[in-house]
Amino acid sequence: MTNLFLDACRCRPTLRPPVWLMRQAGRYLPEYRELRAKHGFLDMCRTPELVKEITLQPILRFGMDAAIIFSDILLPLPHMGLDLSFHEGQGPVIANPVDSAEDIRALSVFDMRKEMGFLAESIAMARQELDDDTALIGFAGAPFTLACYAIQGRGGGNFETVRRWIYRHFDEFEVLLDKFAEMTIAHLEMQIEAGAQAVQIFDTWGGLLAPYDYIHRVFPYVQKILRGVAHTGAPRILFIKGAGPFRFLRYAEAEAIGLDWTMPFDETRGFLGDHFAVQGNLDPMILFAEPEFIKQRVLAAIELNHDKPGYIVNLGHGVNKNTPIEGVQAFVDTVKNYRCRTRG
Ligand code: 1CP
Repeated sequence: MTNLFLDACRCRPTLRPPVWLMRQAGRYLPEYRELRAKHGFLDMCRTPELVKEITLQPILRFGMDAAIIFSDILLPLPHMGLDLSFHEGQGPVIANPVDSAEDIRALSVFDMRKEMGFLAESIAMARQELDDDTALIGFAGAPFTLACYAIQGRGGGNFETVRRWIYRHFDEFEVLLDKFAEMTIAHLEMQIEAGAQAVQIFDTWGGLLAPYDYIHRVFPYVQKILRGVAHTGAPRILFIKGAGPFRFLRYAEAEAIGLDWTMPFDETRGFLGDHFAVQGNLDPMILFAEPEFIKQRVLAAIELNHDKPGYIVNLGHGVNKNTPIEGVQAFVDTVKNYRCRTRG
């Protein structure tokens, strides 16, 4: 079986680069909003039939080369004892954020397959409906990004509360990261076993930290997860938003690195070396432009990478919820109509 996305993850030459978009399933889609009007977000995430349907929505409409399972990075937290809810217009809220060493010790180590079996079931159902040309991606939050919500209890404010807390509690911080890393290995292993063919780790807030702190205190736990799932053989994509200054990414035990729009391809590939695939890096806001403008930007990104295998066209962060459908259509169509001149 050949699959453009999986081939690109492994730096194998492809006739055109594959395309998918972070947050491609979600609020910018009218068919998602229609379902969302009838169900709570967490209820949807925990109902395999709905997860399957939402995962397939962008594929049926646009035909991306990979689907990402509809879920959320915060979904395991309630099983550890954190009281998670989602409020309209406010995002996630954790009613009992962690503060003390005791709070962190009290976080449960739970049986992933027993308690989050709904996710495995959803993945198996989605995989069954997708054809072989469309890969299915599983995902998880990186320990630091999970810790941001666990400590601050909500998003926002550049997580100043979190940064203030960690510099006063470095030892506890590492215990927390390690607990999240252990949990995440089980989370990803379960997804791969159920049918996810690649996994992405989202460290959305990693770039808020000084490179020194990230490499010494945080990166070892990211690496622990990457190593922990190596035995599965599924390609591992690491996305750390704001990682432009993180030269140590070249040591990541991953197949692909996700770039945000502040990370240029040439410079990033320069310090990463040739053995990584790269994914990204277009500003999600370009999708608000005219289709012709989007097309030119996508073609420019492809041209910048066309002589090197291992390029996955994507945005530098998730699709914004107000994005016009036509923007996503132009983005995906441009890639699907492209043919590498040198690989005909
Ligand atoms: O009200 C709604 O309908 C919920 C909106 C929503 C959706 C569609 C949330 C709440 N999560 C999701 C799905 C989701 N989240 C996916 C799967 C679908 C896909 O990508 O197509 C994924 C991969 C995520 C990952 C996620 N959740 C991240 C990391 C990536 C990123 O975009 O930064 C983070 C930080 C979250 C937390 C979260 N969940 C939901 C929101 C609004 C947020 C962000 C809150 C914040 O900005 O602090």
